[in-house]
Amino acid sequence: SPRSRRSPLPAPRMVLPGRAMATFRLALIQLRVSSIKSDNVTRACSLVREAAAQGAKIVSLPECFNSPYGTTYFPEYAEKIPGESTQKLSEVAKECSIYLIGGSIPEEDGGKFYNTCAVFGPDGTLLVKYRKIHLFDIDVPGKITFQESKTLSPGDSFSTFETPYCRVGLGICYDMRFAELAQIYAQRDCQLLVYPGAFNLTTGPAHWELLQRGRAVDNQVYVATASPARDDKASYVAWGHSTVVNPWGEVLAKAGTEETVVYSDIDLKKLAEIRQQIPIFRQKRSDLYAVETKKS
Ligand SMILES: *[C@@H]1O[C@H](CO)[C@@H](O)[C@H](O)[C@H]1NC(C)=O
Ligand SMILES: CC(=O)N[C@H]1CO[C@H](CO)[C@@H](O)[C@@H]1O
Repeated sequence: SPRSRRSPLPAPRMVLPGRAMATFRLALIQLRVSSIKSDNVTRACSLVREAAAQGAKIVSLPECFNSPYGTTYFPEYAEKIPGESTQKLSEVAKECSIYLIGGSIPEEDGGKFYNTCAVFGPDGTLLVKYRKIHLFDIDVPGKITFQESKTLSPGDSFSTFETPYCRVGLGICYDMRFAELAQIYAQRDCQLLVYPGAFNLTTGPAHWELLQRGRAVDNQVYVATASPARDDKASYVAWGHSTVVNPWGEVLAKAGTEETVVYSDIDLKKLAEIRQQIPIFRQKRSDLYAVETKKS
């Protein structure tokens, strides 16, 4: 398939006190997802290998990478974690010695279904499992009804994980619209937020990039999104345009609509400089307001 390949970037190398490296390469896999699960998992793994060969240390797959997106598909494609798809992710993370953010898959647990992201470390262990906390339910009479909550249950916890490069906070798609989640992750010392997501052709052009830039500037963090590639014949047509935004609000890398791997070198020294230049963390009026968590 015609896939845009980028030439190898120079190897990032710079040490920052307290961390192994101040820069590292992030890769987002904008997978063309179709309806045969095992083929797509195999394809996802081969793109993960390609990203690792290009020097990526943290790699993310898109939302619903092993299943079409839609409430009718979730029960049919759902599996346990660990299960057949996530077992493969664990193996490829270990083989490539990378952190692998497993986009999301429909997960079944105790008779309930969740939209879940499993993250694997370079030794193949499951580091965290994040279940989408904000379910997307809309009902505009006479226009559109879409209710994730018809089949899915929401998660009720936050997920971050530590790497030698930075701490990462996770959300899925619609979660990106909730500024509080990003603020909580920033309070928990995350420097990178990753949202596997699939906006549609209305919300994509309107808000996809805007939300990422907003979350990035508000919290002085890197923000990345991984979308499935666009398939005009699918029942749900995803916007594509997987993106990486820096803490200054600049778009560092952005895919088109086709299947591709997006690479970006994440520079934690730049993040530190921006936080020094515009010290919003020190100048918050915590005597006047706070964003608090009610559960861990
Ligand atoms: C995309 O989602 C929005 C928000 O729910 C909805 O209003 C719109 O009709 C959808 N657009 C398409 C093209 O499906
Ligand atoms: C991205 C990818 O590999 N998609 C494949 C999923 O499986 C179907 C059915 O075999 C293929 O046609 C797609 O190309």
